[in-house]
Amino acid sequence: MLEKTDSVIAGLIEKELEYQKSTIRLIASENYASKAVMEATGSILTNKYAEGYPTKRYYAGNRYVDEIEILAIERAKKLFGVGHANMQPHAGASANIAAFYAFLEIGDRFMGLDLAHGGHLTHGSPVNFSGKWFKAFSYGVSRETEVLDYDEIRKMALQEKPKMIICGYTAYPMVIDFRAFREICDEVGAIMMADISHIAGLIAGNVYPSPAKYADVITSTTHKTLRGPRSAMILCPEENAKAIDKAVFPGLQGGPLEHSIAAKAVCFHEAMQPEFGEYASQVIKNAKVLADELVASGLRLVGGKTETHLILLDLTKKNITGKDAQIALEEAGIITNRNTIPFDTRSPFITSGLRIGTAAMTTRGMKETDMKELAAMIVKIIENPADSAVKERVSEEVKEICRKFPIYGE
Ligand code: DSN
Repeated sequence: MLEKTDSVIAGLIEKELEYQKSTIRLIASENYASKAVMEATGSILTNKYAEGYPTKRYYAGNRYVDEIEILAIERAKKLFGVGHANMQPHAGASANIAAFYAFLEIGDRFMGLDLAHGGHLTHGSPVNFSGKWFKAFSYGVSRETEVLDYDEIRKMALQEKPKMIICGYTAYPMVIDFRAFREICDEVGAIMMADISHIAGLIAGNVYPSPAKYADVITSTTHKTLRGPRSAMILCPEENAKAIDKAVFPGLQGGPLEHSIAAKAVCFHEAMQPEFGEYASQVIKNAKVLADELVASGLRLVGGKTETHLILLDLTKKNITGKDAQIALEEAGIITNRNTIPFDTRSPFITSGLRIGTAAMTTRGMKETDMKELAAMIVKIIENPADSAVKERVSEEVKEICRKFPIYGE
């Protein structure tokens, strides 16, 4: 049908499909949603207005939509072990805005990890609402170890007296001590907000600790390691349900995207299956092997290793910027993203780092031995970014691997 109505868009989607099939995807925040998730996303639910919450809507005709949203909520509560779940945020940034809206007033003080150290834009960057409308205090990782120093975070909290402290990051390869954050928050009387966007699938698969029993509010996207639709959610204990729900609607949003909420319900159902635990475990195993191989080949990792799905390469000593490494890898068919590293001397547009994640290629079926091949290809490109013969040879290997690990069974 799309082909008939709009052959231009249909053609571009077809090209994108071929592109996704024939390239290696290592962007740490990407994954391949299942066909079932995509079917729900593309469903007739897009036709329905449902402002409000299940059984308390401002429009008629929501009998099935209510059932769907209630199912999504109940599945999320069960999967993540929380008292309340809000399924309506459209994206990670909107979920984070809602958490601010629920607990802070304009101008209030809060703490989050510095963007250059792995925090997200919405965790206090000066170019974002969080840094413009609130008083942000950014903590960093230790210069020596490149991991979080909880004593330093505590000291900053005691000094700055934030009303909220955010943990959970965008480019931090280690396990977070959520209990330590709870203790710091209790000591200074701060709200503890955990943004688990990157690690939600690892938590759901029981291979990464959950903040559920510590955090006052948990925000997350649903499309990264969790492998659901491009969307988000907010989880919290029952006592914060009202504040969160009011913040999302009517505070910030109008009609919820029920097609996306249905797809989230499907994603949670998938994540409850034993195979998802195996998947999450394989994501981390793959990342660890990839990290070890890169280190063995002479590359430096921020923090020296990974404990998650993501690896942050420090290219400072390699005579190549993050941007140029990203471009050279893309030319060979390997899709990554440049990323600032802690204490980076280059701008966020150029960077000295490259972020790599294993969630998507693990969905395609790659295992530890395949990671060794991948590492060798990445190293070849980073060592010879301008050598077109090397890039040509690697792109042939990429095509071979993509044939071996098809997406959607094709
Ligand atoms: N853009 C996401 C990421 O790549 O980590 C965070 O929002």
